[in-house]
Amino acid sequence: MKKRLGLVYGGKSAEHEVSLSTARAVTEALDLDKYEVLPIYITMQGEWLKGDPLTGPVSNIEALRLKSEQPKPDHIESFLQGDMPDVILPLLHGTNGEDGTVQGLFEVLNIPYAGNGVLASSAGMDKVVMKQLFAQAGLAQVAYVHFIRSMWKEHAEQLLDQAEQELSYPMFVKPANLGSSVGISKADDRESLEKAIELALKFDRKIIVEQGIVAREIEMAVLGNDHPKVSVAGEIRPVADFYDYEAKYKDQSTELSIPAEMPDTVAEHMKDMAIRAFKVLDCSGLVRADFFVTADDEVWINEVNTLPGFTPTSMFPLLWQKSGLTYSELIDQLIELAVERHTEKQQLQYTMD
Ligand code: G1L
Repeated sequence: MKKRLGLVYGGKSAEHEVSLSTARAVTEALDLDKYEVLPIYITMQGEWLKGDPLTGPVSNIEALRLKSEQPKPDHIESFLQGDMPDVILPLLHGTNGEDGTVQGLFEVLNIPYAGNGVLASSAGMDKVVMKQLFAQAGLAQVAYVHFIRSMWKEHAEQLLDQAEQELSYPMFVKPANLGSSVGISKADDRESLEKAIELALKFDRKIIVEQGIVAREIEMAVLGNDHPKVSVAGEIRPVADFYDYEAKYKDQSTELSIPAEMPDTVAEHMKDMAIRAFKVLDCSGLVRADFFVTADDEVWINEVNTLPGFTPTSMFPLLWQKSGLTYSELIDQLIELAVERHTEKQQLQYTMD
């Protein structure tokens, strides 16, 4: 029997197109003798549309952009009545995609889904909550301050003083609850700090100001449920001579080097930190752990990403490839892990009798 695999992609998000390209790459990698692939497209307007099962890989993302009147109009309400996939691959970014809300929908439907559950997804979406959990797990991280909009409205000068007392320039100002890089800026003095805060507050009511440091950016991929495995390390290097924040986030002029060069002892220390981060957030399936490593090999955890970039040329799949797992094998494993977690959960008792 083929497994019925629901691919959920698109979404009311700035990353809609990224999601479509990811879904296309995934369809190309899936063994259609093993899976019946059911495309489930969420439009930019938030409408859920179901397509016919795929008969082959999708060569063009346009074929995935289902139309209401076209192949088979269907909405989430009727989707609930039968025709259920055996397992879901949620390829969605940002609000409703990786913040735990869509994961909650799959929990209610009682369908296994790949990747992190509700708690890890939502905790990982809030940079402040994530850092508080990291601190709890004793993970080294850069200094930061955080506050909500109303505090800023009432005590802006005190908050600027606090940031300047606890941190030094440059600082990075970020909305606490965003998956992407919108609203993020660098501050080199009090004036630019104030501007950066005003900007970040347009995107979120909660913001974080982080200490900027001179360090390499190194990432590791974690895969598993209760006994997660860690990949080799990968480094993100700006191609320009100097480190330019704009270049990194706007033009993506970076290159990856895998495996990243570092002493074995440092790599082992980072693997241990990646596992501790995975566990303290109660992750399942996968996570990409992002670190700063200074010239004297001091390691700081920056953040974890519960739904990392997932095309064959993204860091997460590349790290596994270098660790001996192909893109197709990686997807198979994530599906197996989803089913494993769901099966374990089915055995839980919900009442006292
Ligand atoms: F396979 C998983 F674990 F379910 C999975 C799902 C989605 C891994 C990675 C992603 N990533 C994304 O969906 C994306 C945020 C790159 C798409 Cl926009």
